Formats: sequence, structure tokens, C-alpha cells
Amino acid sequence: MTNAIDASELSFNDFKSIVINDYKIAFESRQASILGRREVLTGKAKFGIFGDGKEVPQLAMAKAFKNGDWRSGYYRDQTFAFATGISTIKEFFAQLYANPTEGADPFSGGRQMNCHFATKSVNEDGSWNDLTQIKNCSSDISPTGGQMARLVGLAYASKLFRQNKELDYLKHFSVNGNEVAFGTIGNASTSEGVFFEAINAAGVLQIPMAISIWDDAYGISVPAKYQTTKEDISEVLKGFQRNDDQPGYEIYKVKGWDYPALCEVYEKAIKVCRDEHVPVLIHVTELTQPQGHSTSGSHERYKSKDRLSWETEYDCIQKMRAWMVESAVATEEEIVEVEKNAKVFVRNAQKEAWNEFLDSIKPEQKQVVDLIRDIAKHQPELAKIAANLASIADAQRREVFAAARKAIRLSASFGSPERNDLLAWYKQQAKFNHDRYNSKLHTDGKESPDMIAVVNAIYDEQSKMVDGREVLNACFNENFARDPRLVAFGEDLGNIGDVNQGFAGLQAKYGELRITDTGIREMTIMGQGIGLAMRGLKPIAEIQYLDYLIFALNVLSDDLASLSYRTKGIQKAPVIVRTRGHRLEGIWHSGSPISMILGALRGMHLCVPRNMTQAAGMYNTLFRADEPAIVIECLNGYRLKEKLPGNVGDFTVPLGKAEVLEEGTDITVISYGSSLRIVQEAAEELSLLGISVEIIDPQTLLPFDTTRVCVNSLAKTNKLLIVDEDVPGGASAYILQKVLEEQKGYFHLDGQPKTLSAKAHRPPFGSDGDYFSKPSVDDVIETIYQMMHDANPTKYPSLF
Ligand SMILES: Cc1ncc(C[n+]2csc(CCOP(=O)(O)OP(=O)(O)O)c2C)c(N)n1
Ligand SMILES: [Mg+2]
Repeated sequence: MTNAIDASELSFNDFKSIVINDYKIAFESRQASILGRREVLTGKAKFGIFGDGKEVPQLAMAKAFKNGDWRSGYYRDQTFAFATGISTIKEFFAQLYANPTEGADPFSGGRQMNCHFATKSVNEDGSWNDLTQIKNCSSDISPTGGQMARLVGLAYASKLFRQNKELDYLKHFSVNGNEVAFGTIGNASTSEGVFFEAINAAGVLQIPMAISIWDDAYGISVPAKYQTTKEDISEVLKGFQRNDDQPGYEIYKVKGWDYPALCEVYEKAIKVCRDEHVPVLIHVTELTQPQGHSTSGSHERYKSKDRLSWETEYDCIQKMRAWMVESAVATEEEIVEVEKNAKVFVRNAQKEAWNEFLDSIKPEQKQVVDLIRDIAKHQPELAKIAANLASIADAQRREVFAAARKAIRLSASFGSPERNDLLAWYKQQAKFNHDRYNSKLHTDGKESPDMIAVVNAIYDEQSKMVDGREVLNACFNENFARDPRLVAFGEDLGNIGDVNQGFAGLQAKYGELRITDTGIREMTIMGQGIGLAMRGLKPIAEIQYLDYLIFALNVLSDDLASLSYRTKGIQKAPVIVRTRGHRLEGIWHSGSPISMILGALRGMHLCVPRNMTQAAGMYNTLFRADEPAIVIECLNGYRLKEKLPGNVGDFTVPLGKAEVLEEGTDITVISYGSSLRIVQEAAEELSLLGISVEIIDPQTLLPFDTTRVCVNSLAKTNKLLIVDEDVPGGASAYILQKVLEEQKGYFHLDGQPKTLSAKAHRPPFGSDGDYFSKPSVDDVIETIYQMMHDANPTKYPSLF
């Protein structure tokens, strides 16, 4: 049975059964919220946030949502998820319990809080599913408004699929760009900057984005008067309304308890959005929170008696029920029957989910109890650990493993075959637990960057010396010709071909749909990339200067970098973030905040090429792979001459492979990006002083030197210096951890390892500002000389 309501084509009985079915879904959803809260308050789950009070508009939204469409929403949308089949009630509870067993929580593998949904875009081997055949839900995140940036990209993809005929062959991703990207957001979250940025971007781009605002007049305890000008977001946004002369939005306002009006508005709004590719905004007002915001508190603390009684009266389910009776769609008895069945159904689903969760741990509990009891035969004091564990009625995995580890520790001095059995069990389980709790930081599928064949650059006598930017330009040109999925966009990237001319001339050649200027809106440039990449395209999303990455860091960290992990690999977004950084001029054009990136963007690859040829090789790898990455080109390198490889669009630089740039015997210097040229220059003078420097370029910091080039060098030189332009204790500390701890480099040192970084402040403008703030050739020479002096003061007398 279809659930669409088109009264002209329906008999009354069909209409009636659709409405009753809708009511059933809403009522079940409410029961799930009520039971869910109880599960948290009785300690069976840690926290809960539910969609009660928002059920009815989501029924209407679900009706308008077709296969191939996308949702980018927030934690209130469980009713939509039930109505579309994106979630079952049992799965909802499995997520509430954080059940990591395969298939129990299909959205996040037990990793996300409840009501954080996602659908399966990617198969086990990393290949794409047919996204036109499913109702797609991009993985939810908890930061309020965080869904907005990605929403722009999801909608923008439809525009590209409709307008760029070269993409017609991508049958798995789109049917003529007919797909609508549905967003949902709470009224209070519209105060976030990313909301306004996204609304403006979609209006400019004219894309099929349908944003619903669930307005319950609160954001936790803070009422609308502190949130929104005029306390009315659609009123405020009226200037976005399109008219006969100017494109813009269609804006609708509808009461959230009015089921027939909601169905009508959604049908109308989504038709405009889908057919004309016009963004629409549906402001759904007068919604409630029957149980308050979340399980963290009660709303009686901050809502007045009047408000609370209004919420009871205007509860959308109650209103829908009254309408059904008044308009004779259903009798009281019929409704009571639906409600009775729904309660039983939800209760059973909850019980099943809880029992499955416990049953997944019980065998482990029993095994550990038995294994410890066996050891206790020789070591009676361990019997208590086994008894304690056995006595826990609903054991968590943590408790099972804490007991096992304690027993392993306490039996260390009493080796026995029984202890070996426990150890063997523990080691085997560690693999399963890694999969449950730690896997899939990267997609690691068949198109992982690791799997891309290494192709060396080819040079011959005819190879020309060109500006660095021309190497990039040639690389982009060849790849855009090869792969129609590639698109690039950013500030000044289209018409003039970016501020350093890497894309010069390419918009004219490949068209505005593929190489495009954007507004100054870093968050949604990243979101544009994420949405496109989730829908099978290959975006290069540009941040004009590395310093301005900070404006987009939330989107990259919360959404892109966590995507594979938080969905346990069922979604991916191979966005390539292109930017340029390191030393140039002034406080905001010479940034090298690498430790910020290392700290915030685990899950992405971080490429720090020393020149444009290496950058091109990395792009060639990334264009053929399917994981997200950030490439930082050297700001001061675009006009330096480099030799143009004959296979500039094909040669690849593998990620994680460090290179020895210059061999030496006295000291190992690790550096990257623009600093490498400084180190190389310093090494020339040092050789005159009789000091032989081995210079290593890790080329990528995530991953870092997977073949242990650094430690092998250290084994030879026994001295280590790290040079970079980050703050002291920034990326250089990360490199120390990698080389000294992970690669066990400490073992080879014969003196104190050193780091030479920029000063803790940003550099003043002008060459002198650079000289006194960033590591200079003089600084490198003197630091290395001092290290040699420390080791052998006779041979290297003090300089100062
Ligand atoms: C960036 C960010 N800031 C703060 C929070 C904490 N927080 C969670 S929900 C919420 C209120 C959201 O209110 P609203 O958008 O109206 O949605 P509602 O819960 O009312 O449906 C806040 C402040 C968060 N999750 N993310
Ligand atoms: Mg709200």
C-alpha cells in the first residue's frame, strides 16, 4: 500500500487505512520515546533524546520523501525514520543500549547516541550501493546545526546530476537529479551561524533543498526570545522569498499538530523543490516536548504551568487523534485498538532488543567465569573475582573484561595452562573488540589510498622547467578530462582559476558546473564537498588559505573526519580539501597550524607536499582513491621552477611513504612543506662546517612514515632534529611521539632530541617578521651546530 494521500484517487477506505497507519506509526513512536526514557532512568541506557512532540509533521515529511532522496537532520526524527522504514523500533532500542553486535544498530554499530540514524551507502568491500533505490539518510551528528553544511552538498549534487549530462552514466547515484535533500533542524539551532550560511548558499545555488524547522519554542531551557529575532524564524527569513523577478526560496509556515495541513504543505512544497530545483523552507510551529528536552533533566524546571498545560492540549498526537474522530476517519474504538496493539508491539521490540544485547555478552561472561575458576583451582584467591563476575545479573562487556584482566594480572607469577587459556581467550577477544569499538576510522575498502598503484613520475630530455602552479594546472587538466565525477569549487577558483592560478583556464574548458566560484562561506564549501562526495562525486573543495580552515574546522572535524568511524563504514565521503599554507606574509597568510589539524581531523589523510610536483602526485593518488584528505600546498612555491613530469596526470605519490631527500651521517632532520627548503639550504652550509645532514620528508603526516624510514635513519645518525613552522610542542611533538615512541627511536639516540618550531605567536608582516618568528636558515644551522657541539665540543667549538 502506498502511503501517499491524494484524495482524488483514493477511496475513503484507502484514505482511512493510510491515516490510521500513520497514527499507528506516530503512536508507536511516542511509546518508544516513553519507554526509552524509562530505560535510561532505570539505568539500562546511558542517555536518551527522543522525538516526542514532533511525530505528526514527520509523517507528512515521510510521505513526500521518495527513493533516492536524502535526509540530513537531527536527533528528533525517529518518527520519520520509522515511517520511511529507515529504522525499526527494535533497532532504535538497540542503538539506545549501544549494542555493537553486527546488525543490531545498523546506523552506527553501537557507536552513536540514540536517534542518530544512517543508511547503508557503502558495501563491505567499500563499493557503492545503488543509492537511487533507497531512502537515504546521511549519518546524524550531535552538534546543533551541524547537519546544515552537508545538506547543501546533498542538494547541490542533484543540480549537478540534472545539469551535467556527462554524469548520466552514474545510474547508481541519481535519476536526472530528481532527488530532494531534506533537512531538519530545531528552532533554537537556527541561531547557529552555519544555519544562516547554508540558507544563503542554497538560495544562491538554487538547489532542491527542503529544510524543515521543528519549532517547539525552546532550545533546552532557553525560550525563543533569547534565540530568534522576533521569535519567529520564517518571519525573519522573509527576504529570501522568491518573486517574479528574483529567484530565492518558497517559504511555508504550518502548525505542527495539523495533520491534513501538514500533508498538503509537504506535498506542495516538495513538488516545487523537486521539479524546479528551488529551495524550500517549512517552518513547523507549535510543537511540543512532552517529556522535556532529554533524559538529562525535566522541563518543569523552566516551563511555566501555562506553557506546560498548553503543551498537553496541543500535543500533536492528541490533536491528530481528535481530528480523526471529528472527521469520522476512525472511531474511538478503532483508535483504542490501534493504541493497545502499539503498546504491546513497542514493549516487545524493546524487550527483544534488550535481551539480544544481554545475550551477546552472556556467553563471554560465562567463559570468563569458567576460565577464572579454572585458575582459582591453583590460586584460590581468584575465586572471588569469578564469583563477583558470576553474580552480575546484566553484565556489561566492560565488567567481563575488567575481571579477565584483573585475573591475568594477579596470576602473572603463577604461570599455568589454565592461565594460558584465559590469556588466549583474551587475545582472541581483543580482535573482536577492536572491530566493535575501534575499527573503521578509515573506510579501508578496495579504493583505499593504500591500494592505489605507485606510478613514478617520468622525465626525459624534453621535460620543461615550469612554474610550480603550472604543474598543478596540468595535473588538474588531465584528471578533469579523465574523470567527469571531478568537480572543484571555492572562493575565486572558477573565473580566475584560484588565487594562485592552479585552475587557470580550466573553467573555460570544463564549464561552470565543474569548476566553480563560491561565496565566502568556508563551512558550507566543506559541506558542499561532503554532500557531493556522499552522492558519488569527487569534489575538490578549496579553502583559500590554510589560516581560514579554522572557519570550517567544525564541519571537517565533526562530520567529515568522523563519518567512516561513526557509521562503522557504511557511509563515506571522499572529499579532497585543497588549501595552501606555511610561510608567506603576515598574521593570517603564513599559518601552519598543523597540530590543530592533527588533533581535530583523525580519519582524514593529511598531505604536506614540499613542492607542486609532490602535490600533483598526491592528488593523482587521492583522485583514484575514496577517502577524505587535506592537501596543503606551499604558499611560497607557486612561482618556483619545477620540472614537468611527462605523466603529470598519472604518476602517484603514495601516502605515508617518507622520502630521504638528502643522505647524511651525522644527524637526522625531519621536516615537511616549506620548511624543507630552509633545511636543505642550511645543510649546504653545514656541510662546509663538516656536518653531514640526512633530511627526511615524511610527505604526509596522517599517515606518518609507515615504512619506518625515520627510525632507520636514526639508527645511522643517532641524532634527531625536527623542524617545522607550527607552534612549539605542536606537530613537532606529534612527530617525536611517532619516531621516538611508536618507531622506538629513543633506543638509537646519543643525545637530546630537539625540535625547532616557529614562535608561539603568529608572524608579523614583512620579511623581518618572518625571519624573527619562523625557523630561518640561520636558526637551523645554529641548532644543528649546537647539537654537534653538545656531542663533541672539541671538534665543534661554541659559536656564541
Ligand atoms: C554545537 C552545539 N552546541 C550545543 C549543544 C547542546 N544542545 C543540544 S540540543 C540543544 C538545544 C537545541 O534546541 P533546538 O534546536 O530548538 O532543538 P530541540 O531540541 O528543541 O528540538 C543544545 C543547546 C550541541 N549539541 N551542539
Ligand atoms: Mg526547540
